[in-house]
Amino acid sequence: MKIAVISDTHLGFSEKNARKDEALNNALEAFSLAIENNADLILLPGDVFDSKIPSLETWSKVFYLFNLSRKAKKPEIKILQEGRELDFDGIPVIAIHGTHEIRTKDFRNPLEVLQSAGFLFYIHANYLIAEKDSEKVAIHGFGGVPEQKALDVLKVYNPQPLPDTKNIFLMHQSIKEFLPTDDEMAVTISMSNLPKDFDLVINGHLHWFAEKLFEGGRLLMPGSTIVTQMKKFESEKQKGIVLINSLTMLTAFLPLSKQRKLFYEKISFNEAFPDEILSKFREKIQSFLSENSSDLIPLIRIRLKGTLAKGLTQADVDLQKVLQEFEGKAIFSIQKDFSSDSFKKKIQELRELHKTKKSVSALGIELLVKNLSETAFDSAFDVRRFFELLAEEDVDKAIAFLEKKEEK
Ligand SMILES: [Mn+2]
Repeated sequence: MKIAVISDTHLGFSEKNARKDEALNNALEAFSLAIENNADLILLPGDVFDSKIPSLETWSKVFYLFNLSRKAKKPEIKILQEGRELDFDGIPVIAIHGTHEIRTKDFRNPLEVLQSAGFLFYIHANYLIAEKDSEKVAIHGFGGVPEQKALDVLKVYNPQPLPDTKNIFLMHQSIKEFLPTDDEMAVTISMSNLPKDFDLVINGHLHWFAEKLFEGGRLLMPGSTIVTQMKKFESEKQKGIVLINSLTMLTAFLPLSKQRKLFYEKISFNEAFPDEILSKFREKIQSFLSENSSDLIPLIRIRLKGTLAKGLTQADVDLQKVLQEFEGKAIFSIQKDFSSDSFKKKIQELRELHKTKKSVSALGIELLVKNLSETAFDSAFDVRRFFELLAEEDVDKAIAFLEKKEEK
């Protein structure tokens, strides 16, 4: 059978600015590519939505999108759960939730809503079997969990491939080898922790395409269909979908025809004056604009760093005039990093906050987890669940939960 993988569509991303239609347009093309290429099954490895509680504007687009697969010609395929055949229209879609869609067990995530509406099958820590022409493929799913708990949860789940069946494992986490960091809690899963003896492990979350062998298996990262955080790796790879031939497990990458380009550059200076910086900055933007081959205006991310001539501060380097010259010609993300050491840490923290664009509640949980870790409470209770109960104003349940009156 032919299996299409479409990852990290981030529907609802930037819905209030110039990029508001990009996530949907890219997802529409991704679904169309899957349908035109006669996919028998579509897999979504998480972050289908950009937010765990999408707006009604996003929902209305999402229903339009999922009608593409639902109204497509139904392939000769069966989807089975514990031996029982499941009902669906069109091309079946199997999804896991990503880190953007995590909700605690009291609340439904948006993929469960799509499942209730009959648009897809949602799995988490279980599997479904796809069957076509006497060929069976088991799709195992492990939805995104907070990174610091990911390895522990994966060990408890301990997924096993089924015999006499092809086995695909869907997951949505960071992997150490792809995101080197000094923060041990930021990434807990390494390649060596990936489940073994599956025909293919598919990971969402990391937004650039990659394929890699590891001891006991093969990893596929389809990458996202849209640039969200402007990472350097994303400027080097195209966005698209992956088609898998389940007989051979060979994969093919199909790029989206319309995609916004991302240009990324770090420019270093040594005891520089503002004029020199501004002229290099302007030159770089001009050269990126001339390289752009897409109909869409590009994303340009430039990091200016190094040292300034004596007596100058970061405030003396005013980039506004140059940026105004190029207004409407690109979407910019510019970092000035000429700060002295004493300011560096604080600025870095603010920048990280800004970059991750986390919701207020996600930041709240992180702060709470961080502060608790420095007290005797540490991990005495499930902070995320408690916070979410409070955020939804389910105070009685939150108190019961703290008093442990509630059954676990
Ligand atoms: Mn993502």
